[in-house]
Amino acid sequence: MGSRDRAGRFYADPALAAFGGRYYLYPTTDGAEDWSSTTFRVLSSADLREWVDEGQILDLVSDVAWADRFAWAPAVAEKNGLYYFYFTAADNIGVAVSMSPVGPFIDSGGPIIASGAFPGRAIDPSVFTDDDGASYLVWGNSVANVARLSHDMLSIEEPSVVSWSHPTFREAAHLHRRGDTYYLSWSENDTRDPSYRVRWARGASPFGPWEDHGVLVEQRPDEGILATGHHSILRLPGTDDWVIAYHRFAVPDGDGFHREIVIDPLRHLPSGDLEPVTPGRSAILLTSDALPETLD
Ligand code: FUB
Repeated sequence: MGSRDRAGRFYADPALAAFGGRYYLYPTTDGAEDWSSTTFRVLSSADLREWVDEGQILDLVSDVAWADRFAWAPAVAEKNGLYYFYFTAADNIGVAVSMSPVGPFIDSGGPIIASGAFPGRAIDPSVFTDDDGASYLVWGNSVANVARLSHDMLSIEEPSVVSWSHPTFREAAHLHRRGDTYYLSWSENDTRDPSYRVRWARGASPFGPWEDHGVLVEQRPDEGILATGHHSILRLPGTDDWVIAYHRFAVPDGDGFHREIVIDPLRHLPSGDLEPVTPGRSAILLTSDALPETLD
């Protein structure tokens, strides 16, 4: 394995999923000024603690014809045995398909959400699949958009788009459901600012209306934990146990371009409210022998 294909220590924007008895993390590859990575990797784990680098799954330069910069903030979904990888590329959102969660993923040929087509920036996709099997794409920066995905997962049903603004909404909108309650969570402030953090709201449908319930995860400067945001939420299969994956400035010496991923428990209270998360001290453990990356 050449140095250009090695995993690095810095990852952000974690999309956490469970497929076939294993956990998968689809992050932004971090560690470069202005988030200038052009490739995506996937990590896998049996226990959410120790993670193995499964390698590169998409390279904008060689695998995508319509954008070659700013590989950010992916999401993933499985439907009918196929895996759909949604990704940001130069302020557009694309989708690529694979028969395996670790790829290779084949780009669908054009953006599913083109830059400027809907309010806000076309970045930060996430996917929610409801109990009835209908899937939704959520995305945006400054405005959050929710749309139903088509049955083939490769386009949205445009008339279904609902746009949502809130004074605190910056980016990284994420939907989940427990019982009859839908939860929208998102990041506020700037990922380069220690105050970057996750908020949440309750609603009665994937489209809201949303009732803001305040902060879910935020910095703990006393512990050196800063800029806790851009998360995803996962119910562990077969349980009512939930976890939240998010990034923070790497400890020590991180910043908005050198971020690392943490996974913490997420508790739903008897009222249905979310209990504020106490940020864990440890980032995920990468056991790949390719670590750490060296610039040689
Ligand atoms: O990682 C690049 C960008 O930083 C993401 O798109 C934002 O959500 C922020 O985390």
